[in-house]
Amino acid sequence: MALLSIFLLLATMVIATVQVDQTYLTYRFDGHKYLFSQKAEPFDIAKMNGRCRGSGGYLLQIDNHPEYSYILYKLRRTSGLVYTGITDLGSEGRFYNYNDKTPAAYLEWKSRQPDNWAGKEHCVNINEYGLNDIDCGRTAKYICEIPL
Ligand SMILES: [Ca+2]
Ligand SMILES: [Ca+2]
Repeated sequence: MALLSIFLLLATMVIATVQVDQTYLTYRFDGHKYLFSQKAEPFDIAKMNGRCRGSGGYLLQIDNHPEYSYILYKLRRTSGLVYTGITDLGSEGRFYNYNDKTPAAYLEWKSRQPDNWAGKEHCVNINEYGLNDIDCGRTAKYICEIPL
């Protein structure tokens, strides 16, 4: 009976691990691993950054043009809205990385953005047209970045 319990526990752990792996598509580039979430869900920047921290990283920070280009290239395989870890929460118009509060290093905005539409766009999404400020609570995917 004890053996069966241990077996069930292990089986549950294996299944849980597989499910976690299926949550993300994983890529490696320039000393970082990127986890692209595959299921849209209500975004909460603190919660999603916490998940990224649990994987040893943080919500996506974009440091330069090569990194930006790489993310865009990989986004071709991801549909829908995708959040970064860039925000201007509490500092309107001054965009910073949510995880460590450092200033956003590389901002390639989509044309006519950021516009802080209706005065409530304080998170940043990324697609093939560039970055856009958007409200923080949309149902969307996100990207974690993990230093290797
Ligand atoms: Ca804003
Ligand atoms: Ca906007």
